[in-house]
Amino acid sequence: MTRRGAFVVVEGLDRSGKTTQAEIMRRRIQEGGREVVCIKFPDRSTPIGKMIDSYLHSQSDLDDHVVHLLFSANRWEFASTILSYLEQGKLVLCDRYAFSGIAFSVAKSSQTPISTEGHLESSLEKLSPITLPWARAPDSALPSPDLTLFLDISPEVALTRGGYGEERYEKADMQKRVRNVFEEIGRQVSANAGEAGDGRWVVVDAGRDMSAVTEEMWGHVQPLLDGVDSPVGRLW
Ligand code: T5A
Ligand code: NA
Repeated sequence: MTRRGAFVVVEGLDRSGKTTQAEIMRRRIQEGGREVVCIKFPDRSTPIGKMIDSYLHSQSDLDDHVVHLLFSANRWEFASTILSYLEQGKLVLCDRYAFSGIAFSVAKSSQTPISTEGHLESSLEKLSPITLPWARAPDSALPSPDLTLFLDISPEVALTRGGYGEERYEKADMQKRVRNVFEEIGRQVSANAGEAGDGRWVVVDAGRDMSAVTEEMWGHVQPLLDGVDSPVGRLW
């Protein structure tokens, strides 16, 4: 029986180098003669993706719950595509996934509300903060990665990298909260990983130079190049 492809997710704070590293990884896998497909969330090309893009550029305002559900819906738009690539034996390399969805929404919700003297927005926020269990729910049953590489970087180092600060969430205090939620998610994922190490969450120090980060990531991806025997799992 032919093996299915592996599902590898690259996660991390803004400007941790996810897209750069995913592209280096894609080239390396291809040069080795293996089939690889890169996908990225949010995928801004669909109608839902365009709504997300407009929100991220602060061109539209949406309730936090709505935004969360849009990011999740955007992943569901590609769920069957991911499964079919994996069935074709291709390695799927995914730049951000459900973990970003949870981390950013929960971090945003834990922000100290600005005093607006009882304005409707602030009382709504108090009534319905986005909790971790609430945030996890819409992504439940999506294809589950065989490996998640979390590119860890301090918000201070991220700040020194190109392009930081252009989008809605690219503020140091927000990034600190995001990093804390990611840590909690990492603990939960690790607790549920299989005995053979499937579904692992690996923290990679992304504050180093590019080639050091690439080599460490490669060490984790290499064992998955020949595919995976077990069926694709589902998120929580
Ligand atoms: N979001 C996302 C949610 O709120 N919910 C969700 O469900 C999802 C999926 C956009 C926002 O959406 C949020 C999270 C985000 O705030 P995005 O489209 O992935 O998400 O964001 P991008 O702006 O495309 O990418 P990032 O900001 O996350 O950057 P990357 O991909 O981590 O970093 P990269 O590779 O573009 O590199 C940034 C810069 O650093 C340099 C690169 O050359 C580049 O200039 N660099 C390094 N410099 C020094 N040393 C290294 N090791 C370096 N690696 C890269
Ligand atoms: Na990116």
